[in-house]
Amino acid sequence: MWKKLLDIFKIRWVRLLAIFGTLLFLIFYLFFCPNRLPSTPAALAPNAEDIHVAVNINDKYAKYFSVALISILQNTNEHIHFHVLTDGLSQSSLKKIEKLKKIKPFELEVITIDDKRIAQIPDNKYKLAHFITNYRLLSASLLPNLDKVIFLDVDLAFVSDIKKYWRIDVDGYYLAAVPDLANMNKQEWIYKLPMPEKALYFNSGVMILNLKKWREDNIENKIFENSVKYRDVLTFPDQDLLNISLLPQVKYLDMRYNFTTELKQMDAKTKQYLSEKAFLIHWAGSLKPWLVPGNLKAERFWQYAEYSPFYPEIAWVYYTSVAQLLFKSIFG
Ligand SMILES: [Mn+2]
Repeated sequence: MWKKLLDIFKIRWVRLLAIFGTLLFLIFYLFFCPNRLPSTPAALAPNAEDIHVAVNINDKYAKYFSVALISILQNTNEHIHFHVLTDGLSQSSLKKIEKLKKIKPFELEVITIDDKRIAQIPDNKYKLAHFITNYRLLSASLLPNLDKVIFLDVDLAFVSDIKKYWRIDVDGYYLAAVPDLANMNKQEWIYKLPMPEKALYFNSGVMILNLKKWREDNIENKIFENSVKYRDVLTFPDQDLLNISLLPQVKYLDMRYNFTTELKQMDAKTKQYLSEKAFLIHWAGSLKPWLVPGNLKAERFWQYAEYSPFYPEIAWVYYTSVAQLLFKSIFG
C-alpha cells in the first residue's frame, strides 16, 4: 500500500503540486497562525511623544523591575525609554530584561555609577530600601539629555496607561508626587524634619521629575548639603531629602496615581474606592507580594509576573519566604 502511495510521487505534476502545496501552507501558516507570543504593534503612532522612565535597580531587584516593566508595556501603546540606574547589573539580568521586547519594543539604557556623594547619605533606618534607592537623587546629572522623567520604584504594577503620568504638567514645579499615607498616619519622624507643620510629605516611589528645573536651580547640590545638615533626622533618606529640599515647589497628585497598599488609618470605603480606581498599585513598606501571601491586589503582581523570564526566581523567593513564615509560626 505504501509503495502504491509513493508511486504517485513519480508523476511529475504530483511532485510539483506537493512542493507548491507545502510552500503555500508555510506562507499561510506564517501569516495566519495563532500567535502565542504577545503580538507587537505594527507601527508606533507617528506623533507619539516618547515617554522616559527611570528606575534604580541591581541584580536583586531586576526581577521585580521586570514585572513593573511588563505592567507598563501591557497597558500602553506609547514608545517607552527605560533608564536603569545601577551599581552593576549582570549580563544574564540584562538579557532577561531585553527579552521583554517581545511584548512591545522599548528602549533600554543602563547607567552604571559609583558616585562617592551617595556614600555620605545615611542608611534607611528600617532597612526598607537598598542604598541604590538614593541614585534617584542624581537623576538630573545622570540623565543630562532629559527635561522630564517619570521616576519609579520597582515594587509596583501599573493597571492603566502610563501616558496619564507623562501628560502631567510639571512646569514651575520640581516634581509631581502623591502625599504619603504617613501624613495620615501622623508618623512622628515627619515632624522631626525641617518642614512647615502643615506641609504635605510625598512618597518618592512615583514621581514625575522636572529635571530642567532641577538643573536650573542646582537642586542636586542643595540635596547633598541637606544630607549633611540634617543627617541625624533622616529616617527614609532619599524620600526625606527630596521632601525637605523641594518644598514648596511640589505638585501634589491625587492618591490614584500612587496607591500604596499600607492603609493603616484609611477607612474601608476609601480603601475600596482606591483599590478599584487606582492607576497603579504600589506595595510600599515591608509587605511585598513576592514575600507574604494575602497582600492587597497581589493578584495583579502575579498576573504580570507570569510573563517575566525571571518568573522561576520570583516564585522561588516567594516559596522560600512562605516556608520560613510557616516554620516560624509552627516552631516559634
Ligand atoms: Mn516602594
